[in-house]
Amino acid sequence: MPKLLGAFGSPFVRKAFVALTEKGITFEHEQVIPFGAPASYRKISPLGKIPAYQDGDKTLADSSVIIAYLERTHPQPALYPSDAYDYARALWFEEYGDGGLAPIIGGKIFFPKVIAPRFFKQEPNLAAIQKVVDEELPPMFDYLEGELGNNEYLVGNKFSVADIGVATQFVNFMLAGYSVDAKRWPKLVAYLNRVHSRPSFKAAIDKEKVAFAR
Ligand SMILES: N[C@@H](CCC(=O)N[C@@H](CS)C(=O)NCC(=O)O)C(=O)O
Repeated sequence: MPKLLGAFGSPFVRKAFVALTEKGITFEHEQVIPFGAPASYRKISPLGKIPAYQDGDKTLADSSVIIAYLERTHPQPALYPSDAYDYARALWFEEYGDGGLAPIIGGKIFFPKVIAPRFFKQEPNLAAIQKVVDEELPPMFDYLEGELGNNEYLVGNKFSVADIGVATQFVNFMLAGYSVDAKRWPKLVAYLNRVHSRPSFKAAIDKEKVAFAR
């Protein structure tokens, strides 16, 4: 059986988990924590990051790479649009999540508020985190609100890797104890509720809420 390696709490592990679940692939999930992972893990993930994926004797690292592979091995349901421009736009939103939202929500909010106290015994600077929430995120939320318009999903009005890449970051925002203001960003909030209530996301979120409640 294929195996996903990487701990819940990581938005990137969640991306791969959601894609595997959306595609109906049966897989094992091994909770590897990247900090202090055994040297052998680097054979599968040379940068030492999570997630990694094992499919028989084939191994892969990086959530985007894993999802691209799954699309080829299990084309249905498709997670990438077929139209060329929509395909590129979906990759763009995946990157907007990975390279735009993650360094802020993951790096400046979730990590200091949730991970550092748990694993590194470091107290969070709550005022500094609140400043990030108040100043750095609103322009990003404005952008997503505008891109959504009246559509249910970000690209081609169909669930795709774009939605996986963006919505996963907001799970970390929620796990850190924050929520998006529905009065200011109603479309974004409705969209996040829609995506997060899909069985694939819900399966991850339900387990993560329990893991991070402790
Ligand atoms: N581009 C990678 C990013 C993965 C990533 O940064 N994972 C973090 C956890 S959220 C990690 O493993 N950090 C440990 C490290 O950088 O050593 C992907 O999409 O999988």
